[in-house]
Amino acid sequence: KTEIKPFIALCVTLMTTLCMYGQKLEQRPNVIFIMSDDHAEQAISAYGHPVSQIAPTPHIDQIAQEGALFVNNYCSNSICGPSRAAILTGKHSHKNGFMRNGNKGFDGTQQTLPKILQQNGYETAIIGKWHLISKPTGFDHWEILNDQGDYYNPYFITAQDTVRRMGYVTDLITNLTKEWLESRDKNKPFFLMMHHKAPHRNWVPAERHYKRYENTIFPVPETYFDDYEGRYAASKQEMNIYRDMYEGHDLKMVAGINSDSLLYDPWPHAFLETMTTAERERFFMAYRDRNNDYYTTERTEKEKAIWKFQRYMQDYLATVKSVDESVGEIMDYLKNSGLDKNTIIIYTSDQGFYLGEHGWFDKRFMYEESFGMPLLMSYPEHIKPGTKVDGLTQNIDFAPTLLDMCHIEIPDDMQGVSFKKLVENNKKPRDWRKSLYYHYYEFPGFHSVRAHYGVKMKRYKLIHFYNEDIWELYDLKNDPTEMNNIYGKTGTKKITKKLKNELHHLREQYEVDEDKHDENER
Ligand code: SGN
Ligand code: CA
Repeated sequence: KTEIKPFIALCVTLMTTLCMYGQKLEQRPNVIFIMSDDHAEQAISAYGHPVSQIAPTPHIDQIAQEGALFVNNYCSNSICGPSRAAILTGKHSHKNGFMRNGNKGFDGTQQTLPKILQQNGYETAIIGKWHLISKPTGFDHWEILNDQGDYYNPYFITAQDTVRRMGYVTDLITNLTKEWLESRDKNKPFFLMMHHKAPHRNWVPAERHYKRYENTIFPVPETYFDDYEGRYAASKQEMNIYRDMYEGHDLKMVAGINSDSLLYDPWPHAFLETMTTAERERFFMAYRDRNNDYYTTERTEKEKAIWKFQRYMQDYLATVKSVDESVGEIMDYLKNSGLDKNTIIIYTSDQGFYLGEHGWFDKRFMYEESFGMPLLMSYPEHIKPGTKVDGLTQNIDFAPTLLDMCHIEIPDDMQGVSFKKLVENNKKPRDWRKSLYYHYYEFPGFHSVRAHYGVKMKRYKLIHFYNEDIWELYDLKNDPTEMNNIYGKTGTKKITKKLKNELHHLREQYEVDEDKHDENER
């Protein structure tokens, strides 16, 4: 009799453990990770910037209404491939080896978020832009755009073949996503990355949106005619809307009145070539009146620069419109299939983008618009509707956070940290990070942005353009648009010392090797 008691106790413990394990398995959430390309916070209405209030994104906003909006989320290296590699690995560029959009592919043999999820019973898929050169690993299914992908009738690559699909890229990606959701193994939780090409350069809208914003006047940023005083690297960039945008390729400007031939296209008719003849005809017709108006009205240089800004905004936000529709369609699918209750939805972009601030388009700089990265996240019952997360978070945190939320152990070598507590309890743990590390490498390169690293704290930001050994310091409270470099100015000694110290610690913590900046990629 006395021996049977411990046996029963053991059985009870075993059964409880099994039950808990079963419950845990059952509770494992699905994850839909939606990422667009170059979608600025300024163009997501949930963030409240003026441009987005004229061209709102109701479906994307809904994620924040039902869940959380991150107002201090940043990338680690503001450029496509590197940001994607940081998301996959939870590591800064110098650790995952993908430092710039370059010739060398992402090392897919290393540990990644999809691989770990797959090993833990998840079915994994990626559909859309990949842009990491080597073939995806860790995915049960992948169907990726060829390189940057085309807006019209793009090629998709799978493990088996390359297929050209007829249609508009954003709609195609949405449909392929829904098809995969239908055909997946329904006994497994899933991790799905839906990666849009839009609103990447050269901002070609879907036909139904060609004219959506044709009469909309967007507010010109205060800093549009920035003279870059006191900011050497900013004065050397090549990303001015009025100076560096291609008038044909980017601005869809033609050679003259009633003309169909683009004024200047560096890659002759690259985007027009993938359109059918009928599509091309409709494209030209859609822009003809506005282009004619440009050529029949006299304009000063300043007015021309503003005209270009308006054309850029009209196209950029028209491509965003399709992305927003896509998010709406996916959310509807989840609701109609009942999947919404147990699915984490994330919306983000690989980095921020300039919508005319400092006169610019593109990204790369550690200034707020491109360093910042939109992040919206919902998970019913776990994230309270309307949550605002203001703690400093970064793309290297995505992988550890998702593992944490899926009850999977976070590997020690991931450099990001889980922000599950921040978003689920909406409480910042006392020891939450007080600073962020950033490093951009791609120079020389498109848009001529000098390499730099830096540190951001809540109020101040310190940037080092290390090849030129030029420092910049900003007080974001008094100078949110970062026009006034106060490095070396009277009264900044103490704060500079503090930031330099912090930068030093971060570089130590992340094991940055001073002499090996570019070694991994050559
Ligand atoms: C292309 C664009 C650049 C852009 C890079 C990187 N030129 O080269 O403007 O900075 O991609 O973008 S384009 O005329 O070909 O569109 S990224 O998002 O892939 O990093
Ligand atoms: Ca990008």
